[in-house]
Amino acid sequence: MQQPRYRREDLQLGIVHLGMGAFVRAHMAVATEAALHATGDLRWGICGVSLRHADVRDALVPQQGLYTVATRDADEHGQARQHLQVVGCVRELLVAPDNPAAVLQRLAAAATRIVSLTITEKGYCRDPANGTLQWDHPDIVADLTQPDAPRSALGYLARSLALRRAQGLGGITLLSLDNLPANSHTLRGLLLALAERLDPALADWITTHCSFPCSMVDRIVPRTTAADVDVVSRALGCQDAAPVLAEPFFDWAVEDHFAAGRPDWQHGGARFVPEAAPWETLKLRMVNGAHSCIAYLGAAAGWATVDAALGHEPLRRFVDALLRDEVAPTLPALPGLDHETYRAALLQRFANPALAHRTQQIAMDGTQKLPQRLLGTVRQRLVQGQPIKHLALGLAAWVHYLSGQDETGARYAIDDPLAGALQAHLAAAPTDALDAARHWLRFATVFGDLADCEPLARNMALALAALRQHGVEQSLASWH
Ligand code: CS2
Repeated sequence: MQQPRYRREDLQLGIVHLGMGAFVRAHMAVATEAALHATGDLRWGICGVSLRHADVRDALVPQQGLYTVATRDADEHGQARQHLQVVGCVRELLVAPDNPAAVLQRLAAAATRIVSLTITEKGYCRDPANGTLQWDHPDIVADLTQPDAPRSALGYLARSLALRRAQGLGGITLLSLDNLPANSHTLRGLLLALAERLDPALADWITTHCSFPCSMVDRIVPRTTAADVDVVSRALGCQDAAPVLAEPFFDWAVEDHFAAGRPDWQHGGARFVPEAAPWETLKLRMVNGAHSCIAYLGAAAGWATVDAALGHEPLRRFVDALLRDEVAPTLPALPGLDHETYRAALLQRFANPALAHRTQQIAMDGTQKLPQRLLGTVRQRLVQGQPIKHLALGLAAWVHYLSGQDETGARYAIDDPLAGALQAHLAAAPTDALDAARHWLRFATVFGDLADCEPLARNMALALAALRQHGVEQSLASWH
């Protein structure tokens, strides 16, 4: 088992991370830990901030911020195995609603050089279809009225950067690690829109002094269960209240422009690239696009985990064909990247039997995810007059899944920030499959300018009719 080999008490807090969920603890924190070990540069401790819930702080503070990353897969005999690493670079944990002043102070501290974010798609208060700031979002409305007591992540950033500017401190790097297209540029656009309204001089200062490198992050990190806590704690020989699980695979392609330095993350597997955009498109369309299709088809069928879903041969063949025939042809060529190899490796990652990654976990927040995962590919293929049969089945699976009941009769809740609007739209949906497909294309936050797209409506209608009539497995089996 790996453990910190540097003096934790000497760590400075050079990174403040907003959204201290499992993903960042299994990704950027692991790369930071590797950099600390390789270089001994102790400027890069992490302060983890939760914007809503206290659970991570409450679990980690009694164990001084230490936690375990358990990487899991199966050996050549299919036997599950795990490797444990205790990570030490998280030195402070804060919860924004409990102590907003402490969060602002940390963000505005002289030692802070990077503010990174994994706040999920919905945390950006951004309209998913057109990418603009949601001015009517309650948190944004509150942040415009009371900018010194922020609620949204953008509000915290704007306020703390105003404090840095007032103190005469230099600029910092703002680094989004979320699955959004052009993630940090998206963050910059939204932050500048807010800052411009609050104080145009602040927006100018941010533009001049801060940097926003985009990056592609990739690692599958399923939610930790109580059973995982027990298994890891037993293997560790002491209680860890909040371990995180991950696949062994790790990737991070990040643009190298950091306003105030950065850790040598390449020691932990990061790749510094001139432009992250082609890597982001590849990853969002292949990994996340396929993931969402598996999630909706799987959840609707009653297949609880990604590997269990992939165990159904028609689903595996469908995902393979989706990626090979419809997604990969839309992707730019990348040096050293072979789409065949990438696809085969991806299917193997999805089939990892030791992760138990729940389809319902990936299915959440569909309204925030589908545009960048599937609809960019759809638009591109439609313009080029190419078939979208598999993509349409993925989208129809989302609609089918929204009924809230799987094929075994089990009911589940729809976890989405727009759940209310989805329910109202569902209640008003016509029965006929083509009318229903046209109706769903008018759900503007997701489909935007595709509202009247007849080719998409017809493809989705065929898929929807098949799913309703024959169920998931049979529809997949005949979907060529
Ligand atoms: C998943 C991602 O939950 C989801 O929506 O598609 O979290 C996915 O596991 C990661 O992006 C993989 O890098």
